[in-house]
Amino acid sequence: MPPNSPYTEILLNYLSSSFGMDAVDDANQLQETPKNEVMSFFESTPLLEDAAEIEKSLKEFVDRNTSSSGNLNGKTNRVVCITSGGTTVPLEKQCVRYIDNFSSGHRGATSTEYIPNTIYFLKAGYSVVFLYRRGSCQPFCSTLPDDPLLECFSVADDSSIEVDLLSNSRFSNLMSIFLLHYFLVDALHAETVKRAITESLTAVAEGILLKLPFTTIFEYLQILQLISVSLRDFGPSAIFFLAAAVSDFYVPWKNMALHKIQSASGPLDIRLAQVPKMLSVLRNEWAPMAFHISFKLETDTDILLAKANMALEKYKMHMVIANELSTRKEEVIVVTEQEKVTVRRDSTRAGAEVESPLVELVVDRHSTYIKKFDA
Ligand code: PAZ
Repeated sequence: MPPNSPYTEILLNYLSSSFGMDAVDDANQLQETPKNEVMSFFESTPLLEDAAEIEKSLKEFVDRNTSSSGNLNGKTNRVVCITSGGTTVPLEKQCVRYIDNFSSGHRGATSTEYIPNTIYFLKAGYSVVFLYRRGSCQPFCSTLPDDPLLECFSVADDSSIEVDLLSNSRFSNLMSIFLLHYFLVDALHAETVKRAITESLTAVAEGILLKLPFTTIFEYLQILQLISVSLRDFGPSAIFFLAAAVSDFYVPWKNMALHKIQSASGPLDIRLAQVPKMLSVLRNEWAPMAFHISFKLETDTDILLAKANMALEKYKMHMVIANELSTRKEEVIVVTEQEKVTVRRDSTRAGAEVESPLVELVVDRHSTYIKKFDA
């Protein structure tokens, strides 16, 4: 039998603690034809190419933020893992087509920031691991597309913006020069670009913001697992703020076509497997001490609260944030065992976002949660 992968080890631990050693024996026996959904998902998932690099940056982030001098805000070291944007489901191994969803990553990006007169996580003294969909909204700048773009800029002493194309080969072609020039000469964007560059780069350089990108459901779940295990030392001081829109269905790697699916064969029938509900694994095994917040999105308001309650009970979340597609930027409902609170955007203030009062409430409830462990 081949040696267990790191993911298998973690799952075997989970099975043994949740269901006893019989489950582990069963799971071990099932390795070649796994029946357990979770096991099956990880076993058939292509391993992350940059796992070692991600683990290294996570270790540096944790070391930086657990050392006594680490937290610049002078509070207990608190950390939040914010997931943001939608996961894709590839239809081919050499992927030409994929299933995607609507999520822009605005909620995750906005909740991260450090802005005066608002409460977002960096502002509230948290260090942030930002697990985001490539190309989705970024902290400090929801109008610019992605990290590599920001990395091409720096702000000079005279506060002019300098472009360093060689710093990123993705932008070292003429079209990119044109695009960068477009952003720079457009006065409307100039201030936003400046703020995005300085604040984002400063937060990353200070070690209080670690950004990790994903595209597929396979990458997302594996990186989430690496993050959650890395943040264990923070115990109850860690929050998981799971705003990403994660695919419910996927094509298992072992069933996936290698090459581009051909249209000559006629209409396409695809059978999608259910993505195992990893919230329980995250909550019970990967990060059992942390404060867990999941989101529930529905388009049918009649079922929204019932579904949020179900997630609260079934996955033992500390908080479920319910939102409806068309009103999600205006209001959300925070559901816990003790309360249901409707949080609204302050519509009297220009530019106010619902994320500010939401994060304020989350920080308050997290403080109460931490106190229980101090007692
Ligand atoms: O990313 P965004 O700002 O466009 O939308 C945020 C959201 C609706 C994806 C988030 O609030 C959410 O509900 N996430 C979980 C979705 C779900 O899987 O139910």
